[in-house]
Amino acid sequence: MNIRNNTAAAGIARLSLSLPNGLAADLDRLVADKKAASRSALVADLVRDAVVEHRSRRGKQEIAGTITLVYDHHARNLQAKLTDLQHDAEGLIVSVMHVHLSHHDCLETLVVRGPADPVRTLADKLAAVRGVKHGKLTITTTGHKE
Ligand code: NI
Repeated sequence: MNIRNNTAAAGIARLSLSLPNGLAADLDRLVADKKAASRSALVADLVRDAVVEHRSRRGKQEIAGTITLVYDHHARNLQAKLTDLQHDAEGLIVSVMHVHLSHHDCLETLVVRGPADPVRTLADKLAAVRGVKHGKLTITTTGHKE
């Protein structure tokens, strides 16, 4: 209890989190590869990056980028849901590339351009579809001065 109080006084919150086994092993490898001081230090860096990314380029500001999805195309109704979401996102998707990664898995890259909020919403919705193993929006510059 004293330790908890001391860390709170030092401005540090202690969290306990649960990860799937594979992801926990990946975290440890990342700590080693990046020569991070500890798991906590690495997770703090990742969270800071995510917060900066989350706060930047929001609202109506025009952004361009890619949404990358990896999914098992055998998952029930998955492709139909992804296609519906893409049709609903009229005007935001410039092009789509689909690669059959393996017998099960597909990789899809969508080039997107438009106001930040709807582009982010589209990326979040696609990534949240059940069966999507990985979904990521990568924002790049539109080439215009900001
Ligand atoms: Ni495929």
